[in-house]
Amino acid sequence: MQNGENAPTRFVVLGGYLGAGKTTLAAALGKELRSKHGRSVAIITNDQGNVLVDTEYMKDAGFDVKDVLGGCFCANFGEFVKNARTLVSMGRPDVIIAEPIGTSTAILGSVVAPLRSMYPEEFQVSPFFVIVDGTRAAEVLKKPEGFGLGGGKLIPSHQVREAEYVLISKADRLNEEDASKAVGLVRNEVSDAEVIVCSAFSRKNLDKIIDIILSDAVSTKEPKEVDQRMFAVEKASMGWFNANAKLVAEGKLDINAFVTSFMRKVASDFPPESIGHVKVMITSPTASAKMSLVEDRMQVDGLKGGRYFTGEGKLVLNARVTASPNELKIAFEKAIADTALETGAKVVEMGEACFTPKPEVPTMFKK
Ligand SMILES: Nc1nc2c(ncn2[C@@H]2O[C@H](COP(=O)(O)OP(=O)(O)O)[C@@H](O)[C@H]2O)c(=O)[nH]1
Ligand SMILES: [Mg+2]
Repeated sequence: MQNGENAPTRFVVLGGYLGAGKTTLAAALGKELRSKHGRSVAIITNDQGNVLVDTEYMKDAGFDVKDVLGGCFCANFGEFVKNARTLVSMGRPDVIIAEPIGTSTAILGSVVAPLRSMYPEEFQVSPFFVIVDGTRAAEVLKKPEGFGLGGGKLIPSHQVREAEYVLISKADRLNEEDASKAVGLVRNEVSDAEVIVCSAFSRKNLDKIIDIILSDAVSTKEPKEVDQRMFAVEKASMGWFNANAKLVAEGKLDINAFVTSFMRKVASDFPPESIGHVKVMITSPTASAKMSLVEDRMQVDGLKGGRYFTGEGKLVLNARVTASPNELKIAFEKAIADTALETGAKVVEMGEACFTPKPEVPTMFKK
């Protein structure tokens, strides 16, 4: 990594499937770069929707954040570069970490490769990292069989094949055997990538990843042309529900009780295998809480400033679930209303959207 006024900004892209641990790892790496290495870090997040939990979470962690909304980086390359430039002019960060949507399938060819070839004076692009959830490696890397009726996915294994480094996440929940199985499964998919088993929670091997980020190693892998239509069915099977609202506490609102009770309702409304990733975050001037649900695993990811607030807060919800947009709308509206009633909160000025994203056309494709 070069230093100096006009040196290019180090650029790190962290890809990987829904719920793999991209945001958590980006925050952990960012904090460590800041506290141990004195480097400033800015973040670019990306998703369908107008208000993103990932963006709120990163802002709450004290990073400069810009988001690309309404579609993948790969289909909004111009806006992606504009955001990166804005971050540079805002705070001259040493490192920018970008997290694409969990279902994106054209990141090496449509983001990493064009960024490194078109803007070498502005950005020095590190090798492309793809995160695989170590606790779900066998399941997410399982391919559809027959007519796809037995489950299985194409997107996660394709993402892994694009990687220059595969990061097997959540090692704190893996024993040695699980970890080596996950490594084997990843190696079956990709032979020209390094594999690192890591954990944002236990900090296992974060130093190795930081070493790569702080080095001068650059992305060189050539993208392979893939017919993006092969992912269309998988992408279309998932519905998106996003909401954001003002949350008014009737007395003292227990935000931990709010997010937990809300997630329990969601978890009982949908079968675990249909839950791609549901994220909910409450922020207020005094306290914040974020909670995630991936399949049947529920986790409070951040509780800051205590668990209560009075007055007004902000509620943000992003959900990706295999169900029709209308089913999502009915279930989520009811879960929000019931939770508010139970915990003594009023939900006002709610903006919401539910949809199945249209197939995306990458802005550019480099052979
Ligand atoms: N046990 C464990 N859980 C993790 C770790 N990193 C992330 N998670 C959890 O995995 C879920 C999804 O994480 P997130 O970073 O939002 O995933 P993303 O969708 O890839 O950005 C959250 O509940 C996180 O708390 C880790 O290192 N260990
Ligand atoms: Mg994320």
